Amino acid sequence: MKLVKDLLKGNKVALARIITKIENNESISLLSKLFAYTGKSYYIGITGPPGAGKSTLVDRLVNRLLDKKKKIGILAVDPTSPFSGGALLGDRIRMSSLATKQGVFIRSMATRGSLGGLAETTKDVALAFDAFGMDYIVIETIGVGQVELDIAGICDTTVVVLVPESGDSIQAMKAGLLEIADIILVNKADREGAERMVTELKFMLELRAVKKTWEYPIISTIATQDKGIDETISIIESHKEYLKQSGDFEAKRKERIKFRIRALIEKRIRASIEKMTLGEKEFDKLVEKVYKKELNLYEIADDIMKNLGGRYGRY
Ligand SMILES: Nc1nc2c(ncn2[C@@H]2O[C@H](COP(=O)(O)OP(=O)(O)O)[C@@H](O)[C@H]2O)c(=O)[nH]1
Ligand SMILES: [Mg+2]
Repeated sequence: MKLVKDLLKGNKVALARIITKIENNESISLLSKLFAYTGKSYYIGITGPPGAGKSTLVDRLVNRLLDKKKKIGILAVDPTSPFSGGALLGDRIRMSSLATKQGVFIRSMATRGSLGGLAETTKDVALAFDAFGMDYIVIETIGVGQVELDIAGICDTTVVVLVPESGDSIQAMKAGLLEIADIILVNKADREGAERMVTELKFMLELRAVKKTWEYPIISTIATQDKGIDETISIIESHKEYLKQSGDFEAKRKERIKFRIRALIEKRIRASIEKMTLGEKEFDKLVEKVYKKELNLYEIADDIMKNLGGRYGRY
């Protein structure tokens, strides 16, 4: 397929077109072709409440990585419609220093109300970045709901961004953010209360139920003044090293594969059930027979499961 070949050659227009197809759900065969070329990118998740400075941080972090001649794909996911239009515009402005640079490709995704499939679409778009040959894929999400946590689940290193505001650390804990964090940034450290928050977070981490062997660091940053950016990059690199040494890198990726296979199977089964039931006169006939007790409800369900994907003409 020409589009796939062009993408593999590093053509950004082809990449953009493939992403659009993924978003429009016309892409199973494309993805299947791209799959062989994936697995080389390193996935970094940046998550946290709206306004914490995630986009500003992404802009700074990615600029540093570009200085090191890396290729980076950025995905900004915003499921909080109806305001997403505004938030995404904000992301554009915050990341404007990147817009014209060579080694970077930015894509924003919003859902305008429906959350269905967002997590899966995000993972597929990341796959296209991966096949394109990105060294890093940076995914910005708002860390508030299950969808975002699910997206964070595909990242090798998850960075949680918080700000020194009263209650923010408690909220983060409630939302499950402290459990998924590999690194915590207390951004806007130019504001009052940053030091107190670092202490508070350290205390909370002591209380966590599941102790991890990676003792993850809490770093104070001021994204707007470029403070703490180099340190963040070097901690991400240390985490990457740790994952590789400990075997967690491989284990996490295998876990992800398992999860994705399950999700794909579920999607197919749901589709075949819909195909089978929707507008089927035969299905009505079957219902009629069960109603008259000529057929057994449970046996039919078993039988259909066995034949899923086949034909159901015999009823
Ligand atoms: N004072 C201060 N403001 C910041 C800092 N980092 C980001 N901001 C500002 O916070 C606002 C929200 O930033 P943004 O990156 O869009 O947050 P996001 O919603 O988490 O992506 C913007 O006006 C930024 O300029 C910081 O370290 N200190
Ligand atoms: Mg943002």
